[in-house]
Amino acid sequence: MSLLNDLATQLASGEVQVVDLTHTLDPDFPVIILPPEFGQCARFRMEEISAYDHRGPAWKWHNLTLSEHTGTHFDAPAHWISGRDLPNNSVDEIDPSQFVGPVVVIDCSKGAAQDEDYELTPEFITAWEGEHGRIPEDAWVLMRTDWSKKSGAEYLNMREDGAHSPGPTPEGILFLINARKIRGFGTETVGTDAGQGSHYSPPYPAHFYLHGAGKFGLQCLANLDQLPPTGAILMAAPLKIKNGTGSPLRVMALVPAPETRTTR
Ligand code: 23J
Ligand code: MN
Repeated sequence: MSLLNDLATQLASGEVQVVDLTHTLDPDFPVIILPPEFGQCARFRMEEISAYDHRGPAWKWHNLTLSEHTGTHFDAPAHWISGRDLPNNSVDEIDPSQFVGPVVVIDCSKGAAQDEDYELTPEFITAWEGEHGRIPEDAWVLMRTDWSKKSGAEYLNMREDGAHSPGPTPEGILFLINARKIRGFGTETVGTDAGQGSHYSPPYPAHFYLHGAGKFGLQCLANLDQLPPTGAILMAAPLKIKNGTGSPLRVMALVPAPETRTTR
């Protein structure tokens, strides 16, 4: 197994680096707000059980309250009605081999800076491939928008007509699923869909088509500007919640140190 020995050596030397793509779980981090007729996601909460005091003289610990879809989190096929009857569709049933794999990053940050409703299209994806090569099968595809640099009200960007944030068009997500056979799709925003994604038919097309095809989602990612367009390995293992539809998690990428990167 010289491959893993080499990896260990390169991790130790810094030739391979670990990039954290996770936001801190914090009660102030925004959660998705759905139209008022629907049930709502709870924010993260932390309650002190003891802090080296009369409640526990030598120990400190907390009870947590959180939604499956709080903070940086994973979406399983069971999250959506289109994936309801698929086998192994909940986080506890997904084969762990799915939690480590190749990742490509499509940089949409210029478009998203100019248009808060910026959409990723098949045309933009094939233009990206012209520069970086074809998206490999069974890869994670991450949509970089630099949205993770926003905070407070700007992050959800709610207005009278709902949220305004970038995402894929239905054609864009269908292209990734059917023509590129991706493993999953991840974003820096609060959903894999655009803020205005409820207006499509079907509503929330990224959720509908990804999960109907047994694919996964990642949301509220950070630090995508620290990843190369190709050549990194993503590690994203959700909590093993029985029948869970998703889970907060630590998402990390193994990347070659910037000075060792070669362009295609
Ligand atoms: C429920 C309904 C709509 C959406 C979502 C959840 C999410 O974005 C989510 O966290 O999966 S769009
Ligand atoms: Mn989710």
